[in-house]
Amino acid sequence: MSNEHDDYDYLFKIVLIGDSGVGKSNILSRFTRNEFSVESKSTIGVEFATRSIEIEKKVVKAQIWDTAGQERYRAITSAYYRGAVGALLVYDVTKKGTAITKEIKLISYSLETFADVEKWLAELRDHADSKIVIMLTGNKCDLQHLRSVTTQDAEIYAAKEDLLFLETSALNSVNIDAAFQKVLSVIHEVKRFYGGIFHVFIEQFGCSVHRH
Ligand SMILES: Nc1nc2c(ncn2[C@@H]2O[C@H](COP(=O)(O)OP(=O)(O)OP(=O)(O)O)[C@@H](O)[C@H]2O)c(=O)[nH]1
Ligand SMILES: [Mg+2]
Repeated sequence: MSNEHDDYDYLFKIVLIGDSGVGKSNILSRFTRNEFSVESKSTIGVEFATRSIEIEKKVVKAQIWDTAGQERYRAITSAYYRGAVGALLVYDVTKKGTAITKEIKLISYSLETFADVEKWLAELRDHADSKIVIMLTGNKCDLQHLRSVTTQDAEIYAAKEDLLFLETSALNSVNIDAAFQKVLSVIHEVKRFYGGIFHVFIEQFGCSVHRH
């Protein structure tokens, strides 16, 4: 069914992934309905919602899929990733468990790696298209006093893995639109250059920067 409000030039499927409780469903509700729930329940199965935005005079409709971080509630993996061209890989900046657990050495910089994020990244690389655009998303950046993952560590990790990176707050609407806008713009660019030599210019910003 389509109507005049549903006209779009491109439809891009974006998936949300990350551990249970990191805020995936609230990121989705903030972006698509401008809503936030303090006591949201764990997602069971799959939900999706859409929102259209304009990029370079084209209407781009984002169809955003959200599933449970908890294994037992998760949807069938291959169906979830099928056709996805973008992903927000979400962790909680207050919980090292959702991001970081083991140590590596990186250019004489001692950094604990993002073990849980790594697990999700491996799943993405196993099941999703190799050209999928991934944004590492450090959510709950409003909780500065409880922060345990630094912006700098995440920047280094994102650069190493070639991921876009932003810190967000679904609670305070920080960088939520910017995160989707950026992923959708890069997808749009990748589509235009698809088949040619293309290098995604990686820009990474911490919580305090609101850029579109
Ligand atoms: N302070 C703060 N709390 C948040 C933020 N985003 C989500 N939360 C809270 O974190 C809890 C979990 O959020 P959800 O959006 O349900 O997390 P989820 O990743 O969808 O979890 P699953 O569905 O179990 O995978 C809720 O109590 C939210 O209110 C945020 O940006 N800041
Ligand atoms: Mg959820």
